[in-house]
Amino acid sequence: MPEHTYTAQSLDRALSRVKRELGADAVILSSRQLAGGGAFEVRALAAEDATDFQQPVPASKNASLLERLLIRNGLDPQIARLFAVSAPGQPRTLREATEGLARSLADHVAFAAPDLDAPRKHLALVGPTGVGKTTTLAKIAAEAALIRQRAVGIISLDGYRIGAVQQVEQYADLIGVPLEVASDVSSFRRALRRLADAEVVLIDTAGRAPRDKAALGELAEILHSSDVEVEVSLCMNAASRTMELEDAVERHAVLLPKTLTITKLDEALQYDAIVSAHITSGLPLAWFTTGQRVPEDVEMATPEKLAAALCGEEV
Ligand SMILES: Nc1nc2c(ncn2[C@@H]2O[C@H](COP(=O)(O)OP(=O)(O)OP(=O)(O)O)[C@@H](O)[C@H]2O)c(=O)[nH]1
Ligand SMILES: [Mg+2]
Repeated sequence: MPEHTYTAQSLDRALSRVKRELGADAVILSSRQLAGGGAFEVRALAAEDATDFQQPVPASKNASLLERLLIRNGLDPQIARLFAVSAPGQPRTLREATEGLARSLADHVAFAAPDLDAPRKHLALVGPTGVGKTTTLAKIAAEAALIRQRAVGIISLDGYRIGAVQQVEQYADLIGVPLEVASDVSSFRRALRRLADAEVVLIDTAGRAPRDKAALGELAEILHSSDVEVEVSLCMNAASRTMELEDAVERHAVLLPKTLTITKLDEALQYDAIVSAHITSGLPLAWFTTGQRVPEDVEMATPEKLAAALCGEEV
């Protein structure tokens, strides 16, 4: 069988190459981290060369508790096997499985929340309509201003939806931080100048319908046109389907996102979309949001939290 071997610095890069070169339905045969702990090697077949593998791989009789658990909780069987074989030991209880998975995830999935303690941080939240960008921004603003005692400012770039500015204004008032509103390159630059003393500037953006491609191009120009480096986090709903995720990642690539923020974990029944979003985009996971309460329902994404979600624990 024409087997292909891909080596890359991270698992998601190796899997992205598999997908790009062999297609989304490529069959993954194995994956391992090479000696020395650096690169990952993935062996795979194109779907048409893998007649024996056409059907989704059910967990084998010998599958570990962890592998069966992950498949039952919706994870792609190949990815489930990959995480399970890399987990240390032979878990016998749910707790051991979750702990083992967390160790495996720490090796396979990148986690990196933007540093709210950096001397200066400009962070924009982008993403599809209604995923929770504004609510998440308010949670992060409260964490930075009230807990970390940073000087925070907010810029709203959402003059598009009626009531959007009022929504973020209420949060800014509640937290006690200044708000600027902008709609184009020059007003955005003016807003940045007005917030020159802020250490953490959070930028709320408008969600746009999937077909409105021009709007994201305009937003990219605004966010990346000044001397200030704006870090972008792409927000995705944990309950999204694979096609929606892939579409969102592709459409928002023009905004040059650095991380993924996964919202509404509390509403999702399964968490495979988090892994798909990471693999599809190759972006590290920043924050998870777990409810509507501001500021409580946000936390930094960690291997332990993701492991608990994937193993079916309540989040
Ligand atoms: N259950 C749950 N609801 C959430 C979460 N985050 C936000 N929401 C709710 O989702 C709805 C939309 O939230 P917004 O923050 O306005 O979403 P948005 O992405 O800013 O929406 P647009 O600006 O219109 O694109 C609100 O009812 C929020 O309370 C979460 O983590 N869990
Ligand atoms: Mg909003």
